[in-house]
Amino acid sequence: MVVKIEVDLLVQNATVVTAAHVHPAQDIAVKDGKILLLGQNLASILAATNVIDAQGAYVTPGGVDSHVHLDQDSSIEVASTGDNFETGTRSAIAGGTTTVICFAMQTRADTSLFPVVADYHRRSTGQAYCDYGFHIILTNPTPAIMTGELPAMMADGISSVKLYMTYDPLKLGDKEMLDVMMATRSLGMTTMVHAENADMIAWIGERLMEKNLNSPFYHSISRPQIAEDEATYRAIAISELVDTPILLVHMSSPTAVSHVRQAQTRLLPIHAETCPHYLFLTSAALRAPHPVTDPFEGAKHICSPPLRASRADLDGMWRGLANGSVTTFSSDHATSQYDHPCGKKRGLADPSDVTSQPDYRQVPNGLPGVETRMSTLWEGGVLTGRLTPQKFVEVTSTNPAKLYGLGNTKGAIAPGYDADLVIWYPTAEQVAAADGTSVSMTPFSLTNAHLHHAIDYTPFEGMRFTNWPRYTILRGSVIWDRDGGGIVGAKGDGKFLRRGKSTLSKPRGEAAEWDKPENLVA
Ligand code: DUC
Ligand code: ZN
Ligand code: ZN
Repeated sequence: MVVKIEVDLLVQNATVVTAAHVHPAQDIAVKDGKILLLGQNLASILAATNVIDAQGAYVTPGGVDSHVHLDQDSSIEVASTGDNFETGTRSAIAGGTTTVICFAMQTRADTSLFPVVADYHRRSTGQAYCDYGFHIILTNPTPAIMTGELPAMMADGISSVKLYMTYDPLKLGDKEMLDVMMATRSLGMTTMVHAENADMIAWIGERLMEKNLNSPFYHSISRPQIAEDEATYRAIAISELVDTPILLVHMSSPTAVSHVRQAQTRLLPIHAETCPHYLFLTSAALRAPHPVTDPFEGAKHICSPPLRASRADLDGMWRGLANGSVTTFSSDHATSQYDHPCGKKRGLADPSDVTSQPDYRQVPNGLPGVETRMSTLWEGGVLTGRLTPQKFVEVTSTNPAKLYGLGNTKGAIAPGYDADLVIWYPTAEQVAAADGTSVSMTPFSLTNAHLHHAIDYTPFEGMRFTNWPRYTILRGSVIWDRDGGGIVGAKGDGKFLRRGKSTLSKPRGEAAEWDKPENLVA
């Protein structure tokens, strides 16, 4: 008699996708939340408590969305009207994401990071449907914080910081960025940079206001690509001076990406991130779609950097993803209600009157997207042939996991990794190959009612989908079953992730002229 090994879950007949390979006809065995084994016909040697037939469909690692704002105040003065840890992570799992890395924001008035982090733990503990971690937004990087507190953050598993080059309440000067990067280099913290030239933006804004050009569309005019290009180049130069790896977040400009690519060809440790809205939407969306009934509606699409003007810009971003210049693909889920006086309508003189005087500068920046990130890239990238399934996995899970110090547990389908999986619907070809035992998903056009966030709109309204995550699995448990109850996981399933150093990026280790001992003698 064959004694079978007991496992918790067996996913059968999967087309397993990793960042390197596509393996058809695989079974995946899961025990104690981890992937135990991959192979064919595993039922002959294993007894499983739960079995899921993937019907030949693609199975990809659970998404790792490394740029998500949850329960974060939309500016220094105004409380968020956006998703919190409960609603944001609920939305994440319905879209195939099993890990989010969110932001704990230091305000200028915070002289210590410890209460800031404790506050975000309070906001998130017991609330999340998926696993989560924190980046720290550093806005007041005092010497005491850099020498006394960042090492403690690192030890507590918070291994990344975000720096802003724009927004008056948040931005750092070049000298401060140099100081921070010296500290993050020595600690091995991943350093994210929001690169836009603040003075260019303010200067254009003053001229627009003189002409009363203040409706939502002018937000995009006030933040031209050259503001992103210049700041990106400057951030790379600052990073090179102190040999500190950086990731440029939410890149929207192909010229800025070409700066990243040139740096990469010089073997500098420079990485780039882009987001769904920079691949699919143009700034035409900021013009009111219904000018008579709601001339302010373009505010739904205000984000920074802004949506770019031409399809050629979008094509440039797709090329950056396909050719490897862009390392990670995240949502930058940064939400505000549209129809709320402290949400997007904060940009109206009278939030109850859409015809009152607008001021785009008062509109909270950011778009919802945590639930649509995976499917938009699958649909617009993999199903059109623009990206291989392997590239999809690389940028949506493997690379973000490695870059942010989760590379040993998340972002791959391999023995020993967390059993975080997305099972898609079989494609038409996979249905045909399965000989009538499976069906494809019925295509649909997205409406906001399909989504699980707490926001009153989606920028992807009307987009047509022929596939979507059918099941999302977190550490071996099904938490999203699209045809069998939708959200089947529970608030509190997600746990805080203590992250380590990046395994994707490290300093080059070559001293700059200013740091060479022979140049430092009197
Ligand atoms: N920066 C972000 O990271 N997200 C939303 C808006 C912004 O400026
Ligand atoms: Zn930003
Ligand atoms: Zn963001």
